[in-house]
Amino acid sequence: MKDHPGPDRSSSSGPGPDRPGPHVLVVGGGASGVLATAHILRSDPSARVTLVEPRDRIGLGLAYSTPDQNHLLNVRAGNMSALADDPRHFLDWLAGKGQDSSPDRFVSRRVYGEYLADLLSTGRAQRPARFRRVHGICTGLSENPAGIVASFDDGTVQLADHAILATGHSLPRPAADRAIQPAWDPIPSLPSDASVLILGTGLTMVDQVLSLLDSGFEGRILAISRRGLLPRAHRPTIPLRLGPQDVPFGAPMSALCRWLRSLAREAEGKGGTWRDAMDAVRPFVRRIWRSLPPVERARFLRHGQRWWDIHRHRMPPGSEARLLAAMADGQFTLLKGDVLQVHPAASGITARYRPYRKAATETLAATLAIDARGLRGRPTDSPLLAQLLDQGTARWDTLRIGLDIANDGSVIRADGTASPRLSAIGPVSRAAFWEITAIPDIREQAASLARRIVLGQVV
Ligand SMILES: Cc1cc2nc3c(=O)[nH]c(=O)nc-3n(CC(O)[C@H](O)[C@H](O)COP(=O)(O)OP(=O)(O)OC[C@H]3O[C@@H](n4cnc5c(N)ncnc54)[C@H](O)[C@@H]3O)c2cc1C
Repeated sequence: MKDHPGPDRSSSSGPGPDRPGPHVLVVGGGASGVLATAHILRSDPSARVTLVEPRDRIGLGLAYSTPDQNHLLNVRAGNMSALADDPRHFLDWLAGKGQDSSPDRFVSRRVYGEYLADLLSTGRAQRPARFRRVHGICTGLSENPAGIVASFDDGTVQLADHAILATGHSLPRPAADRAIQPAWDPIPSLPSDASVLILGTGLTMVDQVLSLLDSGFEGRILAISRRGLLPRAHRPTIPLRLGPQDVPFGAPMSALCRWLRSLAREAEGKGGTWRDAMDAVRPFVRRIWRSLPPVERARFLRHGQRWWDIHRHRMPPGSEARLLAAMADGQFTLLKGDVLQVHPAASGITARYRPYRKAATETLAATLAIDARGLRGRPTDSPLLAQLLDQGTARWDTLRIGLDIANDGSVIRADGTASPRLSAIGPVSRAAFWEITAIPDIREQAASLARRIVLGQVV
């Protein structure tokens, strides 16, 4: 395990005038881990953070490690500050780098990754006694009366006062025969008469189509999902103001849908679009999700999730324009159907699929199949989370979407008690909060975790 300079002064002592502040171990150095670290270091000058990450660069994780300039953020730059109490932080960083800092821009994810990596290269993170980066994998966590003990892949262990799981998205295991290439792998160079089948029609598919077009690929691109729904595009917005008193927390899904439609009509009546209603609801989504009983959450997952995703996670207008142009000239086609099997074939792959609302299946041939069906991994695909579930340090949520997490971010143990030493942030806490994958949501969670863990405030 490579280690950045700085003494290892693990201790279990809490903050106090004569004692060092809490020592927090952050597991995972993607966006969530970096946001958690930054908020902790800013909250308490005596706090110490050890951040564990196997990738060479911190901050990039899955979303921001793409080298492709045309893979854009799907949130405007003005709402991408990493810091909850400094909304202009990202715009100021862009300006400092001599880049266009207009708040309505959709910046490339690669540039955003540089911003996140920079976040811990200044201020308190530069003091080795405050921040230490461990280049490795955390293989185990166990609580004892003195603190929480982390084991690493090189066999060493470390004691901390608190640990935060920021292990992010669990990627699905690739197919054994590699007939379908994961969307996260680079696209191989293809002959100009090749054809590509993309499974999935969401934002990851949009990235793949843009990468193919940028590479000069002139062959046919087919994208397939059950209903062939494309993410909607961003448009200018007219903010709609909502307060907690306006939100029907705990109402059944049917009533929530009616409420959302009436908000969209209200927005349109004021000269805006349904987007203004979606944006107004966004700050309350985590509370709405927590107020739903499991049966209503399950109803949303069955009937509402896809519709929610295409309206909530929108693509930049420039990406939409390129996609529609490729569609208009016949290079890009959307198909509706369920892919049942993909087999390797002499000239690439063959896929058997059932067209939407048809009984008979059909077959497609392509040179390459790409899996862009999103992040369908299970928590147990992460050996660390599997171990926590196995030893009872964590438990599944009722619907078995992921870990059961308390409202304040604490991990709930198998016996139903909330751990005072282990918390979760970002997508790893998705089962509990649902909308906890985008930066505007994660930075709020990071700020409240820092207040609770470091300053001991009830959140
Ligand atoms: C393709 C894509 C595009 C997105 N675009 C946007 C956008 O435009 N705007 C927006 O707001 N949000 C966007 N998001 C959402 C978003 O910002 C991510 O969800 C966010 O990056 C989550 O970061 P993370 O650190 O939790 O997870 P990850 O990026 O998955 O990082 C987790 C890290 O933990 C490490 N790790 C895992 N297990 C261990 C272990 N046992 N020990 C040590 N380290 C470990 C991994 O190596 C990894 O680096 C996008 C997401 C994706 C996938």
